[in-house]
Amino acid sequence: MEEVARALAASKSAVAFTGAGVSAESGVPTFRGAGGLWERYRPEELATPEAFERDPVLVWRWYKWRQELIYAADPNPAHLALAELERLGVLKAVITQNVDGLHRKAGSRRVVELHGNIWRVRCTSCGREFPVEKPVGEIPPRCPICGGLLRPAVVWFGEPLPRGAWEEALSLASSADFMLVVGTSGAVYPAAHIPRVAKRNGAVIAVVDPGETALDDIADFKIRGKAAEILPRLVAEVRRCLT
Ligand code: BV8
Ligand code: ZN
Repeated sequence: MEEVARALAASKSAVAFTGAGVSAESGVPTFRGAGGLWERYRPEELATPEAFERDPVLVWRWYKWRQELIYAADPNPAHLALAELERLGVLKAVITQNVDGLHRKAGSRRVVELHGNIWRVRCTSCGREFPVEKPVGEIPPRCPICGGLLRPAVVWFGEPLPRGAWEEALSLASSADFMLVVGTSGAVYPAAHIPRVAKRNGAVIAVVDPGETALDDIADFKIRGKAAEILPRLVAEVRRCLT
């Protein structure tokens, strides 16, 4: 832990890369692993344009359930620690695969959402996008402008990532000298390329996760543990190094 904190405190352009594990202690279930979202459902059943085409009500029932979970969730000490690292001037940005918006809610300012955001919906007819403040009411929700079917503005399997977010993530990863990889299985592409781009460009990679991940092979440091326990301790160490 001290070694990681020293390297992090000495870094010039550190970036965090997060997945569902960073929101686990906020009560938002992860996708894979025990009790994960995918256990009860199958990704191909729900997070795909074909599933939405076939049964928009089923897909919206799943997303409304997740919106309700997330609406009731607070950022946990892991999210708060990353926001603190940004305030300390150590962390330049958080690149996240999560759609729950909890990094921003925790105070992180530069957040790159690779897979969209569950609090935005997009009209499948006129293409307009709208923010939603709380879980949708009637299912499926209709566009207030043209009456078309609204969908969650998230990236489904088989869909391209938002170009702006992808470009920004690539440029951050290319110029990072340290990447803190937290709570991701590293199973989903092209998002999982981002830490590999950082590694190729000489960044030190620290992985925080209680289990094994598909990114462990590029980890210079592996800290096994829960993000809400590890990250606050890491930030306290970094603060000690900075004084
Ligand atoms: C695309 C958004 C092409 C919606 C999501 C075969 C091989 C390789 C790739 C593919 C393949 N077949 C298909 C593909 C491509 C596919 C893909 O990667 N599939 C995988 C499953 C094999 N990718 C795509 O389809 C992407 N699009 O390729 O488009 C294209 C290109 C151009 C033009 C047209 C088309 C789109 C992928 C995005 C899919 N959307 N979600 C929603 O959220 O509903 S994916 C979903 O998985 C989430 O976004 C999630 O973030 C993401 C990754 O999961 P993780 O975040 O890592 O979460 P996970 O549960 O897996 O892991 C949790 C980790 O936390 C674990 O390690 C656990 O140990 C740890 N943990 C648990 N508790 C804690 C903890 N850590 C810390 N503290 C704790 N307390
Ligand atoms: Zn519309």
